[in-house]
Amino acid sequence: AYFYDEPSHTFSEYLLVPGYTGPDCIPDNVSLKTPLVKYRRGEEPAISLNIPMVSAIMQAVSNDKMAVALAKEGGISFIYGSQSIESQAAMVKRVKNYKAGFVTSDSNLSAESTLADVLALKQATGHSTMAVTEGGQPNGKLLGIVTGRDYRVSRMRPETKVVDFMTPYEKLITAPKSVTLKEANDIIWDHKLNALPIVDENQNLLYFVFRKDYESRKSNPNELLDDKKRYMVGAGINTRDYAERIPALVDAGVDVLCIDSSEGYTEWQRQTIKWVRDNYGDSVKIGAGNVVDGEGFRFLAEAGADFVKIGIGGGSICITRETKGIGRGQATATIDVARERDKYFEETGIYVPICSDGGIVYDYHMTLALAMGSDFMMLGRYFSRFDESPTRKIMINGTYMKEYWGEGSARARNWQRYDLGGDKKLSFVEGVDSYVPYAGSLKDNVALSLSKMKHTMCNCGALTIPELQKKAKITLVSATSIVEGGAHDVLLKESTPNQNQ
Ligand code: MZP
Repeated sequence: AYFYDEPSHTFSEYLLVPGYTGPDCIPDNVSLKTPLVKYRRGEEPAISLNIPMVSAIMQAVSNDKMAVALAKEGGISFIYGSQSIESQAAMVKRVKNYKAGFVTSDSNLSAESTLADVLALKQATGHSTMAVTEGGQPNGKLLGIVTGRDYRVSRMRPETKVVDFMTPYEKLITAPKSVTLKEANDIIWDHKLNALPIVDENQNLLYFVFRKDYESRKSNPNELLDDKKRYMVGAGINTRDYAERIPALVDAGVDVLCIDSSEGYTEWQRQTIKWVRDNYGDSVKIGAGNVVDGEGFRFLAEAGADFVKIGIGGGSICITRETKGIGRGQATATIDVARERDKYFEETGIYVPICSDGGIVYDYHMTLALAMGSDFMMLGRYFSRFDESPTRKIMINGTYMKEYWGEGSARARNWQRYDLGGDKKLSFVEGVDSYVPYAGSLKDNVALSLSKMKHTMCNCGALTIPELQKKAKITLVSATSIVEGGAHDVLLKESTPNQNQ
């Protein structure tokens, strides 16, 4: 057997030591742009993220709603693969058909819907703005708009008061009576309008289309759009049904795939990547993993992976280490893989981004992961706490919780992620079903996390992620000094809200 000289460590065992902070080194000047897929020296990656965060390939985390919310902030979601090919492709399609800040058509609403119907649907879907179209079709004639603010069904008629509200708009856009939702959305986008009155040839108001959050969106330069109107989205795949699943996802417009497995150093992953290259060349981007050492990284890089994911057993809901005794401390794994990634780059001129997946508990863990060489991070628990995750919000002992379960739990039954074959009856769980404290909206939480990340980077004298990786000074800490890092030797007056968890 091979014995490693050092024990493996995780993020909580490290700290960053500040470097010189120059006068221009302020959070506003920090760029968190980072490559998502491999590129050659001197070239630009085909896809970059504007923030180094992607959401985990999990039922409890990444559906179409999460994907839109995260893309708005500059990251990307990988829609979970432990569902039928049809429903996964439909989720991808919904993200691609979603127009930023635009009204959505909902097939459950029609011209006959009552306010109660709308409220029930709003509750069930969490959509803030809905359009009522004929037949509920995206291309159906637009009949009315329901806004998030007060959920009024505003079926516009020329005599409605809304006309007064419209008057600040100098020009009313004349549209034919048969304007469709799609056309209305295009007009909104092209004219950068906050709201669009649609009138008939006599300037009588027919419809009024809102973009409620236009102003705030305009101020977010991070938004991850691949052409000018559509959000980017990823999807998880497995090494079994890829010949059927990948074409369906590609048809749906997926931007990037990732082989979702607890153990990526396998022939099955090599074959899956080869199948993609044989059938699509480099036009389909595919990440692979997970691995925890340089050897595993090199295997997947040589197999042609567009990025490589790191982490076995560190996920908050993961019991793989207890069940099978495999894994490695997440920080050590990240450091080891990053070294090999740099070596591979030196040798081949090809930079293969790496992603630290799982085990991020505090926001500073993200900054540490980046400093240790990670290009971006995949997070499950973090995103599961937000309004946008697909799970139920439940009140437990006076506190709101969200459900969060592992892909290897009996609830998800994503055996393809773990199974190496054999009798199905002998499948065993590697994950748990749990609750996490509800934390509010993705937008607010991500903004706070990024603010901390940028501040820390400035403390290290870095304005970009590559600069952080070059300049960071990282120290292991003793168990005693970890105690010193929290509030100690004082009696806390009241429980301070923990913004990290
Ligand atoms: P975390 O962000 O919750 O700590 O970890 C999320 C990661 O845990 C996922 O991206 C995935 O790699 C891993 N995962 C998902 N399900 C399981 C499981 O059931 C798991 N064991 O380990």
